[in-house]
Amino acid sequence: MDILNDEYYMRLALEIAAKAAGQTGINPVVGCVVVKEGRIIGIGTHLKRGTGHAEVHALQMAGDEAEGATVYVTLEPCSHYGKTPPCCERIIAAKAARVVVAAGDPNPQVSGKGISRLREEGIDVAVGVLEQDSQQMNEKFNKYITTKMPFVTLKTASTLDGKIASHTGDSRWVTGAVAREQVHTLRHQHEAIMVGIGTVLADDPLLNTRASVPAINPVRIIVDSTLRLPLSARVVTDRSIRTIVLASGHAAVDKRKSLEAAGVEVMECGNEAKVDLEIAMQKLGELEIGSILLEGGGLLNGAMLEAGLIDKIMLYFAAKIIGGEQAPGTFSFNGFEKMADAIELEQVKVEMAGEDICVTGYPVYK
Ligand code: AOF
Ligand code: ZN
Repeated sequence: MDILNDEYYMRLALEIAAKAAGQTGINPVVGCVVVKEGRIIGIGTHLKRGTGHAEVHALQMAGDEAEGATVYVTLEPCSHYGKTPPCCERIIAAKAARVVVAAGDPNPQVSGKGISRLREEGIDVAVGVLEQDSQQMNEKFNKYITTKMPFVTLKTASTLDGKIASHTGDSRWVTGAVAREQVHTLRHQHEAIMVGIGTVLADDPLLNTRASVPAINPVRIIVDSTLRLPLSARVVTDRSIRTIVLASGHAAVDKRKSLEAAGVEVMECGNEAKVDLEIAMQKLGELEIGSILLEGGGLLNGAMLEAGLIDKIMLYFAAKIIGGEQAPGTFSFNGFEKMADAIELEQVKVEMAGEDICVTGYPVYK
């Protein structure tokens, strides 16, 4: 079997896995294809945490034919008992002859043990076929499983001069329909969506997912140190989505009680006047929220960046200039004195999103 064949089938495994991105919770996105004598005999994807892993579905489809077959899997087969039994043992029981893996599993409970267990049984294992594609697909999982902190993607929509609204506060719409549709896909692909209280007070958003295909609504997180959130806000009155408000230890107890009575969860984060964002991320990680889409406003974006808590940045720019000294910008924080101190992005990618420009990168914290 040559490398081209391996890439061909691994690409298929990646493609079917990609469609399940956003629905596996803190679990990775994984695809599996079983091939024998030039025929695909099994295909599987991990669909939901607590249900079968990709290999289990694919091997189930292959049945007895799996004996002597090659199993292509985008992530190292697991070797541990989690919510489901180890995939390694399932592959061994099926008597597969060869396993091709895209990337190792960073889960400390697996991390190499899956591959060595298969080799121990005399199975031929190749690792690293389309490795980067698999790692990119699981960037959220990779962070959460090794740190227990959520992977945070910041998404902004601004004019070319970095304004998220005009000086009168008008922000409908900065970017066009294609960019806005992409944002709803991004919401689907994160477990939570986070905004500052300023955004809620200004726009009264619903913060749900409205995509052209059925999609999942992430948990809503509002950063609101002093609990200014009105009981009449749509994020409160719409009870169909879980809402968590992050407050400081100084927030008024009676307001907290009335929000809780309205169905909102209030989480205290530190004893300072403002929410301690690091503590907030730890607590959200404990709640098994593995990924967060941060959607502003500028103050929260700035504070999260200063705290080094943003993992990935997606800046949508509309090709227009609004100006305005007082118009709010994408990042409001004091900033650095020297250009040399600026936070740089790596792996920068520039793409068009309809008539808008999307710049993606990963901040490097010094
Ligand atoms: C695989 N194939 O399709 C997935 C894997 O609680 P569990 O049983 O679902 O186990 C979750 C862990 O198993 C997860 O953290 C990751 O290490 C691995 N996920 N492994 O072989 C799959 N989803
Ligand atoms: Zn598994």
